[in-house]
Amino acid sequence: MMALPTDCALHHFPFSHYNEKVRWALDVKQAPHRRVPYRPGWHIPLLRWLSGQTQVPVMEVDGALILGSADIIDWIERTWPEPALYPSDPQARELALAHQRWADEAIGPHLRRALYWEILPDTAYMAASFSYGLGAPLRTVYRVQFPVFRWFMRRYMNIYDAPAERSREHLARALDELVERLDGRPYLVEDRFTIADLAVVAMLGPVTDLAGYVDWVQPRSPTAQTWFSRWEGHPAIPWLQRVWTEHRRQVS
Ligand SMILES: N[C@@H](CCC(=O)N[C@@H](CS)C(=O)NCC(=O)O)C(=O)O
Repeated sequence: MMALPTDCALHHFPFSHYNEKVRWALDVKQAPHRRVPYRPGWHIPLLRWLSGQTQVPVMEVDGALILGSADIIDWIERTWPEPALYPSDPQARELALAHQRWADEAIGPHLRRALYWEILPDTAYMAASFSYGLGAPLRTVYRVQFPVFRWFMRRYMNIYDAPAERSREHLARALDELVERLDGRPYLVEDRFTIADLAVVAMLGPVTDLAGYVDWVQPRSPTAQTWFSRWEGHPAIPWLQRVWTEHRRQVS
């Protein structure tokens, strides 16, 4: 085991699948850490100052920074080896990490674009979700500023009709491919829960209503209901729900 850190801070967006991947890994390991939440839009100057770039998750370990969810999880796995998220067999480990790369690269950005295209128009719901946990005055400031943030998000992530339609198609193919990758087995690698399942469920999870994922703001927007109804009935959904219930709910 590597030396345990004295201070470990996860800089994160509460409302984000890449960040949920890291939170889940930390919770599996019961790793002592603090969480520093950021609000989309307000995060830009703060994260630039902290890390010279604007993406989260960022892990700060005794003053040193680790950027990107896969590298952070790699560090978590080396620091707290048990319970193991990586298979010990080298080939199985490579396969598990390849599933994670697939989730990060072929699913993450498409899900984000397609989901935001659907839910960004509801200003009240989006502003309430992104500013969740702040006091009333800051939430009001956030809501007033939100139309500007939305305009910026659309440009930054290319959240327009045609790209969103293509991203929905990518997502539908990814769900089909997940069913093929599972081929009727309960887990993606080695018939036990590994980083492969954690990454795929965290990254694909927002297609379905996973209890406790991003459901703090109630009542939920009709736009979110429309989003969920797009994927309802897909044969991958019961697997996402089962892995979430059995492996995430227990450690959160
Ligand atoms: N490859 C990165 C992607 C992280 C990412 O895309 N983070 C988004 C949130 S989902 C972000 O921080 N966006 C804000 C920005 O880019 O300014 C990882 O795996 O951590």
